[in-house]
Amino acid sequence: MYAQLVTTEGGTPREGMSDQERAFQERIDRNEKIEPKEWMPEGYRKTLIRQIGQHAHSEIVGQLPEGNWIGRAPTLERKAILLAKVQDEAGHGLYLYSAAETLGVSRDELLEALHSGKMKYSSIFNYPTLTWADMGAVGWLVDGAAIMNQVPLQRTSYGPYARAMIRICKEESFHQRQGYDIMMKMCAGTPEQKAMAQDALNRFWYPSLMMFGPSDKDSVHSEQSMAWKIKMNTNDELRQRFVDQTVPQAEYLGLTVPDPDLRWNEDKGGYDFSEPDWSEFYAVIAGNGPCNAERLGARVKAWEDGAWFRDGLMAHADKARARRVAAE
Ligand code: FAQ
Repeated sequence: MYAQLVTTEGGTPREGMSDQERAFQERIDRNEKIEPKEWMPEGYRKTLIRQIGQHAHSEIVGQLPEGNWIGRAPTLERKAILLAKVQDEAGHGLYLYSAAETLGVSRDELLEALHSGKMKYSSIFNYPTLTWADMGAVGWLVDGAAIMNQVPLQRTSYGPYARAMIRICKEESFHQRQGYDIMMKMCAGTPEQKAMAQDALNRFWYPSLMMFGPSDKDSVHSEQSMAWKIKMNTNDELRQRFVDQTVPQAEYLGLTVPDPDLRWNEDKGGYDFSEPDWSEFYAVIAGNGPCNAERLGARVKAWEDGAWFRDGLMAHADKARARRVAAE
């Protein structure tokens, strides 16, 4: 579908665009925000629905691995912090579903696409959270990767998405900090606690690198999405920034990044590092990761368990409407 779209090169409109498409691209190139009721190419609208919807689903599914630990947090304070973080993820999902709804798709349609497997959510949430140290690793690495990807999206071309990202990024910063704080505590604890922290880093390192998507040569959507400023950076650019930011943080903790080929490269001013196993990434996004069935099963069950509540709301709305009509 996307291949049929007329694309741009470096933001310069290409031959073959209609006047309307050219005017739209010029607005994007001038960094004007596009607002819901304005004309936009169908491909722009569909790409946004895909990306924002997938992002919203990630927030909601992303509640599950951490929700798993709320009842087992080691102190009352840790429990309150984790609870607040998981509630924040629900809020992020709601801002993002609302942003997607401004593009003419309903929340029910988006959820139906998630539940039937037509829409994706982030690969990272298909990995299990086995120990308390995983709560540290998720906050530090997963939220850290999410922020690296989302800070540039505050400047994305679609107004409702950009505005949602501003608030989300503020909250994600707190999430990342709380994760690193857990890691600091574990690393300053007993040898067993430090070993748990190392084990969590070992298991979450490569899945976190995968969050940025396939390498640029295999990314399907990057070129067009960047021309439309739906994406502001390539997947590899952001992955590199993440590695450069995170390696010194691991060193400060006294932990070892599980990559024997990790080296500082003076010439490029960044680290050289090993690529994730992309066959694992494609298996996970095709539904065959360690927890895909469990995660989707939990979301479908939550939807079915909530049917009585949605029915009640609709019945109330119908009655209220009937009363209004009778009174008119
Ligand atoms: N997982 O052509 P590209 C969070 C798919 S929020 C699954 O490069 P694109 C907060 C991609 O959809 C995390 N699928 O794609 C939190 C496409 O397949 P399709 C979510 C992936 O869209 C923290 C195919 O591969 N953040 O964590 C992934 O240009 C802690 C080809 O890839 C966002 O969604 C993946 N990792 O670039 C919550 C940010 N990567 O759709 C709880 C917004 C790629 O054609 C706890 N999204 N695919 O069938 C984006 O920036 C982009 O969508 C990318 C992917 C960069 C993720």
